[in-house]
Amino acid sequence: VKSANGGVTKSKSTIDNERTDPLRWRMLDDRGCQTWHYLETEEEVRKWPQSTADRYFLGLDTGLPDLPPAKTPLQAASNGLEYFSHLQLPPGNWGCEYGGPMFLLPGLVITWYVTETPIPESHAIEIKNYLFARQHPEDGGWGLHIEGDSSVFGTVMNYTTLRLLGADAEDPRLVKARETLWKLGGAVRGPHWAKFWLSVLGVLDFDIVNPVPPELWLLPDWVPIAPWRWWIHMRQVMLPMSYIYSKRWSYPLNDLTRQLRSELLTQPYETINLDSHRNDISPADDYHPKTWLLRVLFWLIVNIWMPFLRPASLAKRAEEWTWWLICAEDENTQFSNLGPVNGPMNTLCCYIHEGPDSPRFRQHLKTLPEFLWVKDEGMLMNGTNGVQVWDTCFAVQAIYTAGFATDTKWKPMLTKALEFLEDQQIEAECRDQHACYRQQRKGAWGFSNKKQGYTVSDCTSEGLKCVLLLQSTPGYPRLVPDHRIFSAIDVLLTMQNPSGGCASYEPQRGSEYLEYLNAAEVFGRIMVEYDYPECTTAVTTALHMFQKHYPEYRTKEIREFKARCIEYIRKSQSADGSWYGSWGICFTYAAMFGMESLACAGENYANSERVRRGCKFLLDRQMPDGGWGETYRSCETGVYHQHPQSQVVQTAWVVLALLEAQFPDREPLERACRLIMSRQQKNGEWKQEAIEGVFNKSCMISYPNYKFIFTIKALGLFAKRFGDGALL
Ligand code: LAN
Repeated sequence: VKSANGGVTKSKSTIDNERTDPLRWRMLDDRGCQTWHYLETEEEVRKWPQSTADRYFLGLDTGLPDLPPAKTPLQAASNGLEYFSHLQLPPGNWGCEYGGPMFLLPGLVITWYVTETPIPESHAIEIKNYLFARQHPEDGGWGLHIEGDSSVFGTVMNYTTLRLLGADAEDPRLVKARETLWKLGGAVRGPHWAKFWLSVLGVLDFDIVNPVPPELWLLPDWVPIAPWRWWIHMRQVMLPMSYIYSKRWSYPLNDLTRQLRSELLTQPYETINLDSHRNDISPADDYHPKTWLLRVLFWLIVNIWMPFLRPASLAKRAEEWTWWLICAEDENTQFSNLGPVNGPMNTLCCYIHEGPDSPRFRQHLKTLPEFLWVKDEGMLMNGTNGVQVWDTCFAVQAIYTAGFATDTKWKPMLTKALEFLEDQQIEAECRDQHACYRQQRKGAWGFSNKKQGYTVSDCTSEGLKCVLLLQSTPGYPRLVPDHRIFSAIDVLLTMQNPSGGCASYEPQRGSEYLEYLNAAEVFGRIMVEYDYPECTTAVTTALHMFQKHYPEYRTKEIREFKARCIEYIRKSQSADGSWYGSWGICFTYAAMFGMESLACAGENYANSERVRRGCKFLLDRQMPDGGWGETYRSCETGVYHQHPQSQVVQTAWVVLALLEAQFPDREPLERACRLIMSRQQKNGEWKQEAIEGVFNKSCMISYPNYKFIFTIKALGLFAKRFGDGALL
């Protein structure tokens, strides 16, 4: 049993030090709050049986039977749904791992360590297993995300995490990782966030961290660079970071962190001029190099502002105000926080401000596990506290589109899903909405759950569409009354940018020039909200559907809003017919949305040159096996990158795009459907292929349920359009 600083608390007999017993893991889904539990005693195991979904997530045999072989697309969709239905969770939602980013666990583990929070041995073991499973076999490093090339950020952070969890420096896997890290230049060449976390840990020092002055939060609202104008993820990360930076809070040096200094650096710590490495970054990490303007600003802040000009009283006021905002964020999200980066950081702020016995700090410790997920490879940290609402919405619409909603067999399942969505609609505005710069949210849906409570334009749209679809189908209860449907519309109508497009959480609040101040280096397009074809389409189609059901409500505004959306969609199409996707990889994903918007405006292959151009772009890229496959390099570069293998998910997106376009020729679509069907397993399952999602241009993220959702939808819609003849 190790103690204190990040001490791993050892349990009894069920762990053999290398792995835990997979038969003892259970996922609890309490109204959309998902947590994993490791059962220590036989009695607990007896009382809480493992579900099929648990077994599926853990990569164990689900025991689900082989189904009658599918000959037609609808039979394949039905088999797929048969399998997928077993993954529905008790509150009615679907869930899954939401991994991909490789910089999240380190923030959590460092926070646990520096706050001397005991880490259950089951967690420590499975986190180590996950990190080892995701280590690149060739060079022993880690990248920004699971499929990315090794970088300083990935390698230094995950190496450190393994060491904090007790991995031995002489473990050959760590020796190899160290060699790669050294080749890349060591910890001093890491990006801002790596330098920040290592300074918190006490391995580095805040002299090497580019400044994050909390005074920025005191700027009046009219100032063009005031933080309230930034993209919400950036400002909510910058908030606790600036508090910690201002305090220059570091964990006291101990044997382990002293040792880490020698492991992570290529020269003795004492001989390094930390300040000279503030802007030193390895090319492998430098996706968005800092502008000269930002470097000058940093120089002025470090050399003039902080030492000579910054009055202590101002620093104090800034710290007090950031602390107030941190508390507001905690309370408004019931400690879930916006995401997996500010979650641990806010936790640390509470610890610094109020100490280890602080009720806030304790509440954070209880809530942080909602970010964790267990799978066959081990334990990882999700990109959000789950995908509950989002995946459930897409699942419902796929099942509906395929024509299964009226089938009595699936009614109970869809009714459960509707109950879940009803339960997860946000009821009220948050406390001090305007003081903490929150967007209107009453009536909205978020991406994960109501507790987290952030409206997202497309999540609200998809939620609303599901409610409208199911509640207008005979045999489904009317759970969401009209006034709540109207509230959702009211939220959506706040979401449009002047361009006509819609962004993610809020309309754009600042100039795109703010990107000059992007200090994170590893991500692109993060400083403000942007227009997204995906979000814009979701909002337009939701408004469109709403108007069919409620032609009287805010009629003129909705009509004008939709018209501006469509204009934006038209303008955002490139000359080659494509749209760039920001949340899925990449052009294939965005094509599905672009075409859907145009269809909503009455444009199709027969009457629109745009649609024909869009179809041509896709058809030119169909692979010889009938599928489509695009790599994440498309997202990084903005140019279509062919994947060596076709991907079922991207193939399904393209099928949906072409069907929305009313592309008349059956042949390419039939070949695509045949490919999707040929990849289906005998029990109806589709296996995981390449990663599906992306954010901030450079970081990929997994959407494992997409291989069920979009295949079912594509096959179902194909059958509707072209008939359900045998394809295999
Ligand atoms: C998400 C996940 C969902 C996604 C969609 C709904 C798909 C999109 O259409 C709108 C944007 C949104 C809500 C989105 C924004 C950025 C998130 C939250 C993520 C990609 C999941 C993880 C990511 C978050 C920023 C990760 C933490 C990293 C930082 C750089 C703070």
